[in-house]
Order: sequence, then C-alpha cells, then structure tokens
Amino acid sequence: MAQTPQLRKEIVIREVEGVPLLQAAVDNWSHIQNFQAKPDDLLICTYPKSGTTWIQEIVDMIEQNGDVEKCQRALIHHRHPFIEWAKPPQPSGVEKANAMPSPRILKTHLSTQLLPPSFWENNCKFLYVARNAKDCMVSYYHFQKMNQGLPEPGTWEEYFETFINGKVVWGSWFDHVKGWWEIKDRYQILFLFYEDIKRDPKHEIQKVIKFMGKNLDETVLNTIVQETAFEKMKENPMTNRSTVPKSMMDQSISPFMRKGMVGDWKNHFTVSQNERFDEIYKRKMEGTSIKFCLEL
Ligand code: PPS
Repeated sequence: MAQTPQLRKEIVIREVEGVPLLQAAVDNWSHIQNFQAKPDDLLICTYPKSGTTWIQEIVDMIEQNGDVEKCQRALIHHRHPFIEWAKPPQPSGVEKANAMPSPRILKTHLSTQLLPPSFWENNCKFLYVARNAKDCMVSYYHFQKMNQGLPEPGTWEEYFETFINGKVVWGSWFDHVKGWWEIKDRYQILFLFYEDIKRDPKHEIQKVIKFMGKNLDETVLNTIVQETAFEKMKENPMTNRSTVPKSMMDQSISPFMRKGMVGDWKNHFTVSQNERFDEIYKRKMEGTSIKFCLEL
C-alpha cells in the first residue's frame, strides 16, 4: 500500500526587528541579547549557507595547530556554540557558550542589528564569510528541503520570491551582507568570501591564521588546506552531519555537503529569474562597494 508522505510539522517563524527567526530563538531572545561576550571571544558570523561549517573547520584546525585527531574530538556543530540556537530541552547556544572555557570560538547567523551588544562592547574579533547571493539561495533551497527544522521551501519559483523578499529564516541576504560589510573597518572584522577560499584556500587560510594571532609552518598550513577541502569534509562524519537523525535532516533528499562549488546557480536560475535578480541586486546593494564573484 502506498504510504502517505509525512507532512513536515508546522515550523513557527517570528520576526524580531523585521528579521524572521525560529520561534525557539525568539522565546529565548532576552537571554541571547544579554549574552556576555568576552574580549578574547572569536565570533564566526555568516548568512546561512555561506560556508559556515567550512570556516569552522578551518578555524578549529588552526586552533589545534593542524592536529587532525584533535579536530575529531566532537561534531563540528558542538565545537563552537551557536549563540541564537535554542531547542529545549537541549542546552541552548547561550548556555553552551557560558559553560565553555576561554578563549571561546562561537558562531552566529545574526545580522549586525540583532547581535548581542556585548560583542561590540568587548571589541571581540569577528570572522565574517560572505557567499554570492545566487549560490546562497540555491544552497538554502536544498537545505530547506532536507532540514525538517526549517519551513518547506515550496517550488523553486516560490522560493526565489521568498528569498529575495528576505522572508527566509535569518532574514534578507542583502541586509545581512551589507550590514557586516559596512562596519568591517570599525571593528576587528576579517571579512572573507567563500569564492576566494575556493579559488585560493592557502592564501585565505593564511589570513585567518594571522587574524587569530597564530604562527603555523608550511607543512601545517598544507595539512589544513587538504583536510578542509570539500571532498575531505564531505567524507568526514564530524563535519558532514551524517550523525544527525534522518528525521531532522534527510540527506537522501539533499546532502548537507551538497556540491561545494561556485556557480551552481546557473543550473537553477532561468534567464528571466537571473535578469530580475540582477535588477533587484543592483537596487538593494546600491551604494555599497562590495564585489562578488559569481563563477570561477
Ligand atoms: S549552515 O547550515 O548555514 O551552517 O551551512 P553552511 O555551512 O554555511 O553552508 C553549507 C554550504 O557550504 C558548502 N561547504 C563547502 N564548500 C566548499 N568547501 C568545503 N570544505 C565546504 N564545506 C561545506 C556546503 O556544501 C554547502 O553548499 P552547497 O552549495 O549546498 O553545496
């Protein structure tokens, strides 16, 4: 007998200052806003699907001086507390961060206006990774299809509208990237691009090493480049989310480590979607000096 496909539970999204967030984060909002950052915290900041897991593994490899075994100590999403993450009864990101000894490496997808103020007050280091909007949209679409904790994305055509209108969880790509780009010279922010890391990982990883105040030799650097390559991370159970139950992330729908490339948008955008997107992009990003690479 044919089985009725199980419908995804209704995911509740609520807005904070116009930014859609998951209900659990909003319920925990005062704890998130009152989070006490410390001057030696390093915060990894990204819009979703911009290479967060990739930069987390790079940062951890640097922190562990290229010791592959040490980076196998825990799943990547447990190594760096995710500040706005809340899923009771599991400990929240804030609780995990509070329990972590310094120096702490933390993660967020929050835009600048929603970040807990103590990060600015303590002049923390921020490592921001930006990815071109078109590839972000494609990656997020596939992620929403497989991740039961996010809303169903609908058809690609529907998702296109949702994304450009900033109605996805964590809000508008345009506002997020613009916001972090505009303040990058006022704080200790290392602003990187996914496409640059893909093109020349060694060069970009060297920037991260310097930013973290480390000094690693060439052999270690080469190990980090090799171990954080897409093919390696796709096979690594500590980074590929293979231990996450299928009821949460169904990787038969789309793997978490999906393609890891620049320019997959060309396989999804129609000519007219592309033209429309370019127009919207021009309007929304007017006045910023940021430049993205859309193909390698
Ligand atoms: S999340 O859920 O927001 O934390 O996702 P995030 O880690 O930011 O982004 C996932 C996308 O990054 C790709 N990825 C990589 N690309 C290149 N090299 C490496 N090592 C790597 N690791 C992860 C991952 O495949 C997702 O992109 P897509 O385009 O979907 O493949």
